[in-house]
Amino acid sequence: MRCRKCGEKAVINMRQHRLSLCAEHYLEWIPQQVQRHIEKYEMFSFDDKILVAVSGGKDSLALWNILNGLGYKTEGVYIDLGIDEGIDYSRNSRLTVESFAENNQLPIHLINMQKKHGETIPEINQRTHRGRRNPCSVCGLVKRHVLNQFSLDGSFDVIVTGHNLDDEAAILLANTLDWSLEFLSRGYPVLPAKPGFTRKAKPFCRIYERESAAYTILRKINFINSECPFSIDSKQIYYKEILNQWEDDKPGTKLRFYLHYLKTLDQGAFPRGQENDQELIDQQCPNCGQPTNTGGLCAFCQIFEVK
Ligand code: Q46
Ligand code: ZN
Ligand code: ZN
Repeated sequence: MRCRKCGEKAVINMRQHRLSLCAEHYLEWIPQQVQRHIEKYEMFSFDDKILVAVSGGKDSLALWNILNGLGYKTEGVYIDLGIDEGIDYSRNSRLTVESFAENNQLPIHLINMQKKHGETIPEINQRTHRGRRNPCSVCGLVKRHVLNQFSLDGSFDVIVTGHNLDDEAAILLANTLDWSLEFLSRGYPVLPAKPGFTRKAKPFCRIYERESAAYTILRKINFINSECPFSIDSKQIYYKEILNQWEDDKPGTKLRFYLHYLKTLDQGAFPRGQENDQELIDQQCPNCGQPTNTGGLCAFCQIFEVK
């Protein structure tokens, strides 16, 4: 297998793009693709102040590395969820993020749930659901709120996350099987800013997980390989496995599925939404000031009110 650009030995064959590349050309190609998608979906500009949500995993660190290399103004933020029982998941991911930021001389902000809100995610889950439910729903809600608040306080123009094509296609498959129109309306790779909500963007939305993994390995980026222990029951992993089987049989299936969905969004099949804007949000949470449609405390503040 030879590199299509220079004829040297290829390190990756991307059947979905009918493209094989050597290490040098692959490391050039990925940032070019990301830049193309940032422009195509009008995610952000070189003047914007960008907050990169990093977890210590390969996707968010590869994304931060690429955005920085392209010349964007970025700062990283890491939320220490306190998921440490048994495997020190949060501790190890925090150390990975800190050393990445230090090695690349990039600013990183650390938010510790235990210190800032008095409880870790497993503790909140134990108190609110007696640990009977997987903590992912409470964790997702907390992360969205904390990130949004941090970006508002720091006047960031956009929050970016490392969601890749495999993530997006798996979520899309799950939401399509449920005909969840509310979620289907929020799948565009950019969610515009609204009063009280910072713009959100996913610059890796068309990058396969395998492509992002190859980038981190070739760039020698140290990332945390272990998954959050709670992701084991995740429905998303199940849908990813199914999509991988289809992709093996018919290369390009995930990309086609996702791109056709974006086309239907462009054609107005579903209204494109910002999180929580299914109702007009004209009320503010009396505790934190973030928008809410509950008429009282927002969902985040309600978690802490029931203490
Ligand atoms: S960190 Fe949180 Fe994930 Fe762990 S508890 Fe679930 S949502 S799996 S991305
Ligand atoms: Zn080459
Ligand atoms: Zn609130």
